[in-house]
Amino acid sequence: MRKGSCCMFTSGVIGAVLLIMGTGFFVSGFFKTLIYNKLKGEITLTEGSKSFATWKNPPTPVYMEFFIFNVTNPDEFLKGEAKPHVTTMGPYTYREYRPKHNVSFVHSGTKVAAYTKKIFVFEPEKSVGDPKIDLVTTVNIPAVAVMNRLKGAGFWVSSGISMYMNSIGTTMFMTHTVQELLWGFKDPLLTRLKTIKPETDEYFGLMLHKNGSNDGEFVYHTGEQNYLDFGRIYTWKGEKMVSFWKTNQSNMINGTDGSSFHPFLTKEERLNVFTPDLCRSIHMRFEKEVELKGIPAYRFTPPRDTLASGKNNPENEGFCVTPKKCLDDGVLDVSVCRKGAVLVCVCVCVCVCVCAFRKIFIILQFILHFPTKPSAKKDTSCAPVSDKVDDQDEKNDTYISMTPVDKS
Ligand SMILES: *[C@@H]1O[C@H](CO)[C@@H](O)[C@H](O)[C@H]1NC(C)=O
Ligand SMILES: *[C@@H]1O[C@H](CO)[C@@H](O)[C@H](O)[C@H]1NC(C)=O
Ligand SMILES: *[C@@H]1O[C@H](CO)[C@@H](O)[C@H](O)[C@H]1NC(C)=O
Ligand SMILES: *[C@@H]1O[C@H](CO)[C@@H](O)[C@H](O)[C@H]1NC(C)=O
Ligand SMILES: *[C@@H]1O[C@H](CO)[C@@H](O)[C@H](O)[C@H]1NC(C)=O
Ligand SMILES: CC(=O)N[C@H]1CO[C@H](CO)[C@@H](O)[C@@H]1O
Repeated sequence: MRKGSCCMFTSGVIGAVLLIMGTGFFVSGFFKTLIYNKLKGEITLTEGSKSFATWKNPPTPVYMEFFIFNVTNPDEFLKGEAKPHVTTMGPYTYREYRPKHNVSFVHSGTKVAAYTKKIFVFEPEKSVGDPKIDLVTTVNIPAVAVMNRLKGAGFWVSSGISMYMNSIGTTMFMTHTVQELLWGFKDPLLTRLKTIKPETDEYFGLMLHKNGSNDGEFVYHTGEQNYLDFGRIYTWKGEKMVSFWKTNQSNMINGTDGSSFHPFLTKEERLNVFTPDLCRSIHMRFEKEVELKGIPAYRFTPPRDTLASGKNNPENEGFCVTPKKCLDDGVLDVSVCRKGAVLVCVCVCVCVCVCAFRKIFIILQFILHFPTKPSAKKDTSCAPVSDKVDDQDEKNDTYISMTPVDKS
């Protein structure tokens, strides 16, 4: 009998606790709904909304950091005495401004079309060294590109250009300031080529013509119909998919352009971002909670598999442009979508390594067509023979931090 009443009492207490907890849930749920509804109205891309102004002219700084591989023993290497030895220079940090231009509402206000202008301004305090002064020795990309092209050219053209290259002392390596390498310099070989092929650009630079340029027209969902669609890309250059890669899955334009995400993000979500720099969509997953200037935020990072080679992740098979030559993890052959940009990109496979931090950040590196000896131990293209490979690997990743609205 006493046992029974004891049980009754316990279950009564549990019942009360459940009831209180239930009310608690109900109350907080109620307020959440209120806040949600209020914010959902606020967070759409409509003229006059608060988020529209921020979207149009994002105030949060975006930095692009360049690490450059400097070949320190070009002479020994050319003589065949040593493996190329590289040191990492940088970061050379540029703040990227991305104001939106020519904003117009389309599809009866449910979508918004815009161009994003990119402006890069050097940030000395966040950089190591001065790009105008620092000299870097790298593979002579224009020369390698031209030589690659000559494979298919006639004998007379080939020998003519080879002789010219010898006469102006073109070698496998070139030395330029970081500024020139990034933003462009006039290359004598390309100037010469221009006399034969007038459409050739005499200038070469990894970021040539990028300052002040845009990536073409984007059409975004305003999020008016569904807040989950806020900022999601509808079309890029008039297309719903890209056509650079081999499978429909790889060609999909997923998610936003990375400058904004829908409100009420959860930790379980897969954040998709399309970047024209990489010509593809990538995704990110929740990594950890962080605090940004006292405000709690979620940090999202791309998991290893998003940039894994098609050899290791079947989802990425479409990115192996030539089936026999699937590149390594973290390396993407963007020459497929950069044909118009630089003559060189057509021939040299310019690799983009997504290796860094704060932003989808690119190191363009040229080791791929490097005549490395097969004995080179760790020849994944993101890790050349360097004195400083692993330490920047884990610590400084691409990440995006976001403030979860429902945490406060
Ligand atoms: C890069 O390497 C070259 C030698 O190839 C050297 O002269 C130059 O000082 C190096 N640059 C830096 C910034 O270390
Ligand atoms: C933006 O609009 C202006 C005038 O309306 C036009 O001259 C300019 O070409 C447009 N910009 C782009 C990138 O289309
Ligand atoms: C890019 O252009 C802006 C002006 O349009 C200029 O202030 C800035 O210095 C340029 N950046 C580089 C790296 O040349
Ligand atoms: C890819 O998508 C297009 C239309 O979007 C479709 O016609 C085609 O069959 C698809 N290809 C594959 C392999 O699914
Ligand atoms: C785009 O999203 C779909 C499903 O949401 C996924 O299957 C596909 O792999 C994604 N594509 C890319 C390139 O991320
Ligand atoms: C190479 C580089 O940028 N390293 C940075 C990694 O991030 C830490 C802070 O988390 C910086 O102190 C390093 O300078």
